[in-house]
Amino acid sequence: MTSEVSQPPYYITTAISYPNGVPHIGHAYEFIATDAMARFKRLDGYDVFFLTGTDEHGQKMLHTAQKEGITPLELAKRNSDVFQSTQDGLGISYDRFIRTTDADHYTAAQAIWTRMEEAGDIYLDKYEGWYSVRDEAYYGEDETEVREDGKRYSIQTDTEVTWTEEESYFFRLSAYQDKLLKLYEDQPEFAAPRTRFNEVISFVKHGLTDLSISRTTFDWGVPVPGNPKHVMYVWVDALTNYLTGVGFPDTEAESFRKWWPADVHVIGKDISRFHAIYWPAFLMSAGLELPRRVMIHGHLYNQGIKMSKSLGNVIAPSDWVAQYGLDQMRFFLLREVPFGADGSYSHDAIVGRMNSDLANNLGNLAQRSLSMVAKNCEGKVPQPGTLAPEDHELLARAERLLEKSRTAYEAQDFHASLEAIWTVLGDTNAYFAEQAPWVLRKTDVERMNTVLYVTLEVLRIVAILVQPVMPGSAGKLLDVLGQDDGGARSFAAIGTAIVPGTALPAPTPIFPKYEEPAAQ
Ligand code: ME8
Repeated sequence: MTSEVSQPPYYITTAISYPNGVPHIGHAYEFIATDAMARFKRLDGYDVFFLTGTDEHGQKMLHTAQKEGITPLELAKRNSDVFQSTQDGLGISYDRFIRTTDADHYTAAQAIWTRMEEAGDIYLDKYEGWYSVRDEAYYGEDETEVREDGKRYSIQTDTEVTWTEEESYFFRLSAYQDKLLKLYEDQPEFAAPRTRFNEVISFVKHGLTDLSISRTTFDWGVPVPGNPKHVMYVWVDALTNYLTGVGFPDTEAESFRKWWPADVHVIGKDISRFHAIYWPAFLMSAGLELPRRVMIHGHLYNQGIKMSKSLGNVIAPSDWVAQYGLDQMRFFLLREVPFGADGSYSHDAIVGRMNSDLANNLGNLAQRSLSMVAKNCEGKVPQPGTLAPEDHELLARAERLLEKSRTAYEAQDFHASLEAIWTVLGDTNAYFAEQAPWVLRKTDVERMNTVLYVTLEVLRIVAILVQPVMPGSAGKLLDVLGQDDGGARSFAAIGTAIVPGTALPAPTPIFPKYEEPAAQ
């Protein structure tokens, strides 16, 4: 019967990364957050499609490849593989890893171009202006300044700009100002958080100029249909990946009909204009539905300082996994920083979370209660006696976590879900200490059984709900709670209490304390 129950579709994407370098912790942050969202929806009964990948065209890729004496495709392949294996190492549950050099993506990019052209929104003209290779963007004179070294820079992004003139196709972005403002008004959740959305809105209110969308000075890109002297501006091609991933240009394909429009594009704050202005304008022009939401996360800083190769403070995600453990790192990133805000990390902050939230509040509670069950209840979930008001109260608080987490995840507020869960864990630790089942063992065995039962039940709910963030550890916790890897782990199972008499395996510690390596 279950196969006939239709699961609502849910389509989620990350930004596609530039493979002109290798992934850093900022990329990992976006992958992990998006993965937690995808896993949450799967556990909540949705049919999820999760797209991620690499953005391989453009002048920046070409320049890096030239410097290394290899072709841009060789560079793209080499680093794209590193991105993909990094994602695998981070437990990212993507359904497709797209590369913009994939053949079907060329077809999709050319098809959206043709649609925009047929709508009368593309025309040929000449472009001149201050161009930044790093940003692949032109800037107005007033957005640049000459610095001490005599070179001109973009004020906003600190990248060098040079005067460039070329024949170019333009997209009539100016024609979309009112339509975009109407979209923002009609759909106040189109982009979030509000502060970043407001920046986008005020940018659009200041007026939009037409956008140069092709280049003739290099050929590393998707050729413009009908005029292969031009390649598409990399952002036209890059944004279209979200359509390619679900089968565009075959708009009748089952996957396209099922998953488009995307439910959420997860991106960082530096690329909000591309996603909340250009992208909906392109889609309106092409006569396609718009994504429901653009979630803009903040950036991560190393103890408040921007990561940069020259400072030597760029962290490879795999180094963190090796040092702290995968789930510990996933937990830290999502618990520490409210998702829309900028965040900072440090060794001490990570160790603090590992030792207090994970090892103490969760790991220790599980270990203490499960060891008592192993010793005093024949290794089976005990049969509770009549529940006292404090038992009901605690269980009710744990049950409310599902709704709280749904509300939090709907807004990509992962941190609020984890905070609520750890508040209940704090309450449960206080309950455990107050009820003192190790004393009850000698005075009132039935009450001891009740207290242990209530504690295991809270742990079960918590373990189910933290699976999106810590899939491996939550799975181990569910193992030692005797919850099968199947229906018992889905959110639908939260309402079915742990069954007295369930045999439990010998408990094993799941969240070790972080020990500083001994000085050499
Ligand atoms: O922008 N902290 O690729 P990208 C958090 N190819 N997130 C960060 C970060 C940091 N320190 N640094 C970067 C691109 N990011 C384009 C996207 S989408 C159609 C094309 C985020 O490799 C950044 O905000 O430079 C972006 O969302 C993602 O990593 C990829 O960045």
